[in-house]
Amino acid sequence: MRHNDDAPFASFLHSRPNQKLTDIPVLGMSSTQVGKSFKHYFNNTLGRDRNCDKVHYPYVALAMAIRDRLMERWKSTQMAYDNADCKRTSYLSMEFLMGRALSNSLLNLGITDATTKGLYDLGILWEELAENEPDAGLGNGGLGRLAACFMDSCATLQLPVKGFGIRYEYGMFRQTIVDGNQMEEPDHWLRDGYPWELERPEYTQRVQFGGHTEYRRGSDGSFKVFWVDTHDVLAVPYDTPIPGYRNGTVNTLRLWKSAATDEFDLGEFNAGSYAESVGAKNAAENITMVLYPNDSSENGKELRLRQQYFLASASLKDVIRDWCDRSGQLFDGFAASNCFQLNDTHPTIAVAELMRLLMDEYGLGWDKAWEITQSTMAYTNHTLLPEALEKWPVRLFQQLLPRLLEIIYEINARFLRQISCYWPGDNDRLRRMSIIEEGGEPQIRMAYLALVGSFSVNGVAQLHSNLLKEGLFRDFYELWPEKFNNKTNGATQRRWLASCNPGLRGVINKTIGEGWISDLEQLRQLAPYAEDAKFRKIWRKVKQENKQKLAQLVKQDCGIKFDANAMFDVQVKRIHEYKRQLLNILHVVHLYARIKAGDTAEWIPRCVLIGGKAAPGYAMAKLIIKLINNVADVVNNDPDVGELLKVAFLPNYRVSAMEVICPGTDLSEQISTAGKEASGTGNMKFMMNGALTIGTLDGANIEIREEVGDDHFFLFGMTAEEVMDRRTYYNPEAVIKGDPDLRQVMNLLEKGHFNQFFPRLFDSITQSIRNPHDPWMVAADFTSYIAAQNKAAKAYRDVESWTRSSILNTAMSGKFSTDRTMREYNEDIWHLEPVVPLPLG
Ligand code: 26W
Repeated sequence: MRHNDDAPFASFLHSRPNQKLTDIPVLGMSSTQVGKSFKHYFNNTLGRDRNCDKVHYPYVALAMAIRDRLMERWKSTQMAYDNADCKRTSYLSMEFLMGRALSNSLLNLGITDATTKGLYDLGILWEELAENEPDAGLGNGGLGRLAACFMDSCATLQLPVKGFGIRYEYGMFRQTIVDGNQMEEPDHWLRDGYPWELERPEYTQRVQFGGHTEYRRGSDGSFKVFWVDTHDVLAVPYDTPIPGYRNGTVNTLRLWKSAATDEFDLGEFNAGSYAESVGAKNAAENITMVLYPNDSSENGKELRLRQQYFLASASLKDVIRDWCDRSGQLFDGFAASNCFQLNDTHPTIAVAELMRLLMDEYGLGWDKAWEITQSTMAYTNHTLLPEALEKWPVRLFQQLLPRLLEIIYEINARFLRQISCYWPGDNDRLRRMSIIEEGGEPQIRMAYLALVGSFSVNGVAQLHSNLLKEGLFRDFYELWPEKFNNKTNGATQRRWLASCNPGLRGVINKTIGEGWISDLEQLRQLAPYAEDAKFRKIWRKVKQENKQKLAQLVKQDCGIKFDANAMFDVQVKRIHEYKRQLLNILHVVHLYARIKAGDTAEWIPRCVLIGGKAAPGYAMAKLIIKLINNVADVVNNDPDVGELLKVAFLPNYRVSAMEVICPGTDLSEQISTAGKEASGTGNMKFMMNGALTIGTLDGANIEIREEVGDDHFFLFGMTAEEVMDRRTYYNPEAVIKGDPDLRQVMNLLEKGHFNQFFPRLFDSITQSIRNPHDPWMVAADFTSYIAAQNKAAKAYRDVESWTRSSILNTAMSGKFSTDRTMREYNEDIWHLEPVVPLPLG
């Protein structure tokens, strides 16, 4: 019995507006208090005792203890946002590659040391618990990890930004290597539960699919559109806290899980088809079952479109619900108070969905709705590969989202009218710019819908943004130059230096203080220390220890012994032809040939590490993995080679692996064909951790080189312009003839030296190198790549000078913090005010 039936439940917490947080207890942050919470969860909540031999339970107990401390800050942040009635940004992304949460939470809460001690006093090493946490691998690669770094930086800058994504039951597949081939296994990351999330069924949304539209007069006499006979699916939100760095702010990542509606059983159940009707639940629950593991092409899969609409619709409805709760059903101030950042074209259906919601559900007219849409949507492009630009068959839309198709047609009709006013009679331009691509199977060009529907369009590095304006989106740039802008990517130094490299963190803190952890430009103060021999020695010692840790990982996962005195030469990223892992392996074969020929004077021993996942349907990428493994096998087992060269392919590359890899790397391979890699972000993580880059003038490499200076960067290869020019007369046969080293490498490959028992296995690879239409122009850059590698080897021999360059790379990496990136998004696109959370207690 409640003592006051009239009061709303939990009315003691309802004190809007200007609520305070007086009823939330403040939990202690000392080692004893954290230890006490840990014991409470372990003993009382999880019910385990000293006989517990699974590390899972102490890990969960610790996660719960930490989560409690996030929870009070989370509430106070959200209440402060409500009280401030501030403008907010919703970051819509199909991918959030969060990795692990524990050590990041400890760092940002400022209780790493207290927790370490609290557990140590109980006889526990917290790192062992941390190792038990599975990665939240809800992303393919760069785009998804960037979204995760953005979340961290927004919380650190105290910006009211909320992430919206999908809670995939199965994340990025687990990769194993069998006989040198990639095998895929499902990643059931939620199997043992996920202690960091909070289910919020009270904010469940309903998402419509299928059905048809009807035009009827509404109660006010005007015509209204009704989308009826739909098959609805519920979207249930799960929230994960995103702590800022020691500032009391905790933002939210809201991930949607699909569920069947309750009505599913009634009709069929009564008709006796109970099992069939329960079976229908599957269709609804399938939507968020699995992440699509493709990062460059999507082939019109219906389930993928369902996922995209599910994310867009649930998120927009949620934002509008929240808006209406706070402001009533008046949309006048909506655009001034909301921004939607679209992470690539994947959530772009949000443009049409916002129009639908405003018109069909809230009764706004077209013009008003369009004004709101066009002033709230902003679009980020992450790729120049034409095959990665999403298109959806009109036919599929007609079946699945008939009302949205009508709206897209209307957007397009009005847009094309505008074009013919600007360029009367230019029919070719109309055809080029139309959101609908005509042809046998008409398609919707999602990038164009995003361009038309947004007030801001940005690329992710300076070169990429320029190329968008000159190439892919040229027509749109001519029409709306003011929409286009650049936002060079970054990475969060909290995870990618402070947390993953405690050795270096310690040295840096001792030298210049801790300010860099929230202001990366402060690393510049390290630059003078590059000239200090004592400091260089300390720097080297840390690198050496990190290399030993990396060597341990390689030993454990590949069975190959890396000697920490060798140069660690690393390329980790998705496997794709444009990223040219093939060029890397050609260099390895060249080194092998030199060793076999006895050409080893002043040799620098190298350990070459390559890791990354291939899309399961990408045959060429999988064959490249096989080639890497076969070359590794020959090289590692040849007694002539010995310690001079080792090659390993690291299986199952993921966020937590990168946390060991980047601190232990000497040479960072960023060798894409110029004009193809939009930005790259791994390149920035390596730089922060003091690796030197060997790279082309592509993506953010250009800006990295600008920051650190040409003397501390190994540049090679054609520029993006040269690549484009050369296409017309590219002649790889002539290149191969003209370079004896390349000839020899091709000869070894073509003779089957690395596939003795499987003749012709790699023919398609060698043929692609010889093909004058090779889009990636591997042969064209070989000669200068080898020259740059030789330069790197020579530089590595001069230990002091290499260390100097290593220090300078870290020192000059300040620009590549996502704190800077987010500040720029905010200044140019979002215009949010930072909000300080309410004081606790
Ligand atoms: C159609 C499926 C699909 C899925 C993902 C197509 C394209 C993608 C992404 C655009 C691929 C991606 O991750 N792009 C990378 O984004 C990073 C963050 O901006 C950049 O640093 C990388 O250069 C870019 O390849």
